[in-house]
Amino acid sequence: MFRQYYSTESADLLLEKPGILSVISFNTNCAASFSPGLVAAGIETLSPEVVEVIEVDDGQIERGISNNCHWSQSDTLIFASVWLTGEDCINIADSTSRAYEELLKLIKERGCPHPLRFWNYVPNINQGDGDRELYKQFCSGRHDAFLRQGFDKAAFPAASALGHYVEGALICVIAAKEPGRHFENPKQQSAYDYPRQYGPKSPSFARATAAHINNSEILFISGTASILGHETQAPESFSGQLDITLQNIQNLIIHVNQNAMKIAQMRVYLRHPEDYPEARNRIAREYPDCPVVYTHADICRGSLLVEIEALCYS
Ligand code: 3EB
Repeated sequence: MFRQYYSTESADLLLEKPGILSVISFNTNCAASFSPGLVAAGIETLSPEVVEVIEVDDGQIERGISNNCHWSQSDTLIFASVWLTGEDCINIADSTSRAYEELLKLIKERGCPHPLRFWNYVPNINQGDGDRELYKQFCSGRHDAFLRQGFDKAAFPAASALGHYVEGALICVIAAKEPGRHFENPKQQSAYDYPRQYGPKSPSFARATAAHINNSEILFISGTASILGHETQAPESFSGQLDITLQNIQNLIIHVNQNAMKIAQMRVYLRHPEDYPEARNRIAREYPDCPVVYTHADICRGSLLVEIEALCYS
C-alpha cells in the first residue's frame, strides 16, 4: 500500500505514527525535516498548517541522518533529503553535484539504489544570463553527479525543479530497492536530449517514472510545462500554457498506458500568484476529485508561467 494525503496534524505527531514515510509542510518555516520553502499561492486550499503525507504499508519505518542527508526508510523505499545553505548556493553547480552524490551514495548504501523521483527547490533559479543562469548551473552539477555515480540517461528518474523563496536549496528523492520504469512524452523532446541552447548540460530527468510498491502501482509524473518538442509554447499566455501543460500530462498518461489510473494528487507551481484563480477554476473543473496544492514558485525556464507535477497510484 502506498498512500498520499493532506493532514492538519502536526508533522511531529504524524512522524510518530507507523508507516509514515514522509511529511512535507508548505510554509516558510522549515521545522519538519522535509519542508520545501514553498509558499501557498491559494490560501483557500492550503492553509499553512496543512502537510502532505506519504504513508506506506511496507514494514517498520527507520529514520536517521547520515552524510548530510535526512532519511526515512521502509522495507523497499527510502525518502531522503539534503539542504544546501545559502552560502552553498553561491556555487550551485558544485553544491548540487555534492548533494546528488551524497543522496545517490546514501540510497545505495541503504539498499534502495534506484531513484524514482527527485524534487529540487533552488533559490533565485532564473538569476544569471545565458549559461550562468542558476538553473543551468544546477543542471550541470546534477548531470555530473549522475554520471559519476554510474547513471546514464536511461536511468534518470522523474523530477521537478523549481525556484523557491527562502535561503538555501532543498533536494529530496524517493528511491526503491527495485528499479522503476522511466517514460518519455512522445510530444516532447526528452529533456536529457534538449539542444545546447538550454545549457551546457541537459536536464537529467525522465518525464515519468512508474514503480510497483507492495500491491500499489505508482506513477510519478515530472514537473510538466508548456513545452512541445523542446520549445516553450504560448510564452505570453497563462491560459495557453495551462492548456498545453494539462494536455502534456494527459498525453503522457495515455502513452504510459495508465489511462485506468487516476491522478491522485497534483502540485501546481505558479510563477505569478495572480494566476491562481484561473488555475484553480480550470483544474477543479477537469479534476474535481483531485487534491491539488497551488504554490508560488519560479519555473526553471524564464518563459514558463506554470509547472504541474502529478502522482498516480492504484
Ligand atoms: C521542462 O520540461 C520544464 O530540471 O528537474 C520540469 C521538470 C522542468 C523537471 C528538472 C525541469 C525539471 O523542461 C522544466
